[in-house]
Amino acid sequence: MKVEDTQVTAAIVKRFMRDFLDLIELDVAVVGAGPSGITAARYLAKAGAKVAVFERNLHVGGGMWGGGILFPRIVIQEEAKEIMEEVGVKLESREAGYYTADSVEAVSKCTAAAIDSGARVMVGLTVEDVMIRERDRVAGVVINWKAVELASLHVDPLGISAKVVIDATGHEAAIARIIQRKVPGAKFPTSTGGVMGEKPMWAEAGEAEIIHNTREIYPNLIMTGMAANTLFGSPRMGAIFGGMLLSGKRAAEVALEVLRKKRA
Ligand code: 48H
Repeated sequence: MKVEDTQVTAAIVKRFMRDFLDLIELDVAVVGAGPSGITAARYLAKAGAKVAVFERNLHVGGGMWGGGILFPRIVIQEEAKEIMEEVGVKLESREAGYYTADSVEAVSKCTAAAIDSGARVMVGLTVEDVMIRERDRVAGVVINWKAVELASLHVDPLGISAKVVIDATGHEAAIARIIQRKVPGAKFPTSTGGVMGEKPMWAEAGEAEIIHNTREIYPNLIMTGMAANTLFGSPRMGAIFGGMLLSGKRAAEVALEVLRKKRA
């Protein structure tokens, strides 16, 4: 087989440019490819939204990949069983209501299903800022290569417009924190008006509160997953992931409602 090195180069550059240009104006930008972000992206794409996930690592899966203390197994409760089954993840149950899954299988299948539904997943890209319009409305994300960040290079970022942004950045709640830091007077619907920070581990409470915490907290910004609990000062929950999946699904519903209102 004849292979020209420069043809490989041209194929990659042309394909990437075409794909990248296609995502600079999005319905929804999801920040973080952990379980909540990937699940939100799948439901959004299934509903016909133009959605891309921006993940700073080269791998997807966030904290789900490593299971509990690197034992690559996760626990899912009854309420989220269907979400795993929809993407073909095999579940085992030894005790009523508690299912276990292989975390690598779960991440792979959730991601493959999101991509098959039409979501785009971009890795190696950090969302370092947001675009704000009319002083109080999130209008997109600002991205740069994680490698640039690691090398501390002074390289300016690029902007991606999005009608809705979903903060699925896990424990950090990175997007909410950017707004808190950079937008004077920004107030979130928490008791302090700011990011409250997660509370110590209490799986039952953390899982119970996460759905209520999954909401639009600033015009066009929706919190999901552990980021939602960090924002509202709810507990962490350890290696149980049902809440993350249910929160991702709920975030997609909230985003679709925001998009619907914009169209009306
Ligand atoms: C691009 C970013 C940025 C950024 C972060 O941590 P995650 O897995 O998040 P969730 O909420 O989907 O799931 C949380 C779960 O994994 C977990 O940690 C649990 C259940 N913990 C309980 C406990 O007690 O500890 O994924 C977030 C992703 C990661 O892949 C980050 O790399 C990525 O977001 N990310 N990507 N730009 N600015 N910040």
